[in-house]
Amino acid sequence: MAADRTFPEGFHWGVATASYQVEGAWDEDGKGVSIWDTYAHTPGNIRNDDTGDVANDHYHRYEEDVALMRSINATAYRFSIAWPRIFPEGVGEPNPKGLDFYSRLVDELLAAGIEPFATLYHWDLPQALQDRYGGWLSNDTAQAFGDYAGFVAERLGDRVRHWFTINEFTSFVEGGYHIIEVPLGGGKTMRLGGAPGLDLSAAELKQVRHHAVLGHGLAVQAIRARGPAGTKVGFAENMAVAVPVIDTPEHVRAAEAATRAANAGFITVMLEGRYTDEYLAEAGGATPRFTEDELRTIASPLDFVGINVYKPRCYVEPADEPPGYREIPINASHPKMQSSWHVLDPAVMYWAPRHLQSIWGARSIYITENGCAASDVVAGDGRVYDSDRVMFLRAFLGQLQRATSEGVPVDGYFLWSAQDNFEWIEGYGNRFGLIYVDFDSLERTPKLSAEWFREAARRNAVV
Ligand code: PNW
Repeated sequence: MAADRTFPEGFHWGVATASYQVEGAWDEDGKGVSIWDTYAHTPGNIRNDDTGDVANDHYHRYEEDVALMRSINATAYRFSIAWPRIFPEGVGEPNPKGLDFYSRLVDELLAAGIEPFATLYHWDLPQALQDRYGGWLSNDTAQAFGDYAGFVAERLGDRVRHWFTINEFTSFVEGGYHIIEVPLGGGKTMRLGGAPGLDLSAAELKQVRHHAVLGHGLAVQAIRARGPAGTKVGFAENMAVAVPVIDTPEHVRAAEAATRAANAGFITVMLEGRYTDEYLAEAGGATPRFTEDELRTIASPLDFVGINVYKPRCYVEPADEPPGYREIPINASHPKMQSSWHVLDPAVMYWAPRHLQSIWGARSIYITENGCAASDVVAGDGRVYDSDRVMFLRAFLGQLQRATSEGVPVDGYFLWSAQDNFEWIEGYGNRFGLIYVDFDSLERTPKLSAEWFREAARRNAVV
């Protein structure tokens, strides 16, 4: 008999996008300017000086896009709300036309039988808050985020039951306020930046991290206070995952310790309510200013935990000396997907949720992003043969199914991305979609991987 390859009943098969990456309509219907508008409009920041001004024009084509999701049997859609559409100045007077766009999108999704999962912050901060407060360097931005989150939950909460506060703390904090050094294998690293394009000191960076998790906690409280009963909320973080070299209890313990340390500034404090001593001692002991009360807010109880899973942070083995583990360098020949940072190991999709359960006792987990870029082209026969993405999905979902079959509580999976879109620093060159987009005509073409997804979602199984 063939091994069971199915997921638990009710498992969500989702696709994901983010406002700046697909919407376009950057200055329509009263929308305010975001820090990504400013950053992409500054020559030299994005490959080919691409911008999200038009992107996929999803703002005007959302009906077609929802129909495409339905055609591939997606049962959930994770989209983000552009804060400056709702509050053009970040605070103050709301913009009814901005809210109306998301209201229409949500109605369209529900009519198609697709559950909306909304992210409140996927990095497009209102420029006004950057100018006035220095963005997340200030407590005021965290407070403003809480207010905005509560307002949106109040207005859309009758139809949106699941909320993610903030997407990838690590990426927008480390990339936007300093620089991220991503390990590539063979001792090489690559530097990733982003809006607002600052380079703060280590001490200031700790303060920015603190305000980001505080903003999350304030948003959780505001959503609970102002959303209808039963509203569910969590975060969506790019979890740093240490993969054990060997599956033995000693190696697994080492990997858990390394994972807890690597996430200290974000997941660890949000789920534990305190900064680890090691984290506070880092960077010469530069300590963020914080109160006990803020820590309680940061660790507000969640309904689920969302993680974006692309690649392992590192491999570890146990060590006798503190901290009890040793990082193994990634080999120079280690295989990668198309993005230069994308070290390939499907096992990370097993270990990431398993660590969440074993380290922090997570009871409901969503994979809020997973996917890869590929060099997709429309072939002479009109199809897009992304064989590498099919391989990637089968391998990663196989590892996820291994986790759920062992009882790891994963309730859904969101593929990044529903469509090719604006890929931050890389612009339109890096295609992550299940659906190919011609960025001149804006025509959409489902790829081979979309056919794979359609059948996997239909059978609720790895196919
Ligand atoms: C995520 N890394 O970013 C973001 O949430 C998406 O908006 C983005 O388009 C997608 O993944 C693909 O890049 C990441 O270096 C940025 O490992 C960096 C990394 C992973 C994800």
